[in-house]
Amino acid sequence: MITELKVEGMSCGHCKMSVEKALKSVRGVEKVEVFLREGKAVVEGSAPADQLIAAVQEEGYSASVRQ
Ligand SMILES: [Cu+2]
Repeated sequence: MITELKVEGMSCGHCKMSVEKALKSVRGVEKVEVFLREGKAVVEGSAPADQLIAAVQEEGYSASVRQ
């Protein structure tokens, strides 16, 4: 399963790494790719979207599922 998230608030490579790390820490996540300029994260695995969003929010960024 692939989930695409819109991530708002990332401004530099450090933000990108924080978001990547947060998403990778969610149970069921197999692969994470974060695109800083696009404000996007692509997550592969079985983790539910609400848990992915919560993990990103805990780092101080806002996230929603990209439609
Ligand atoms: Cu930053």
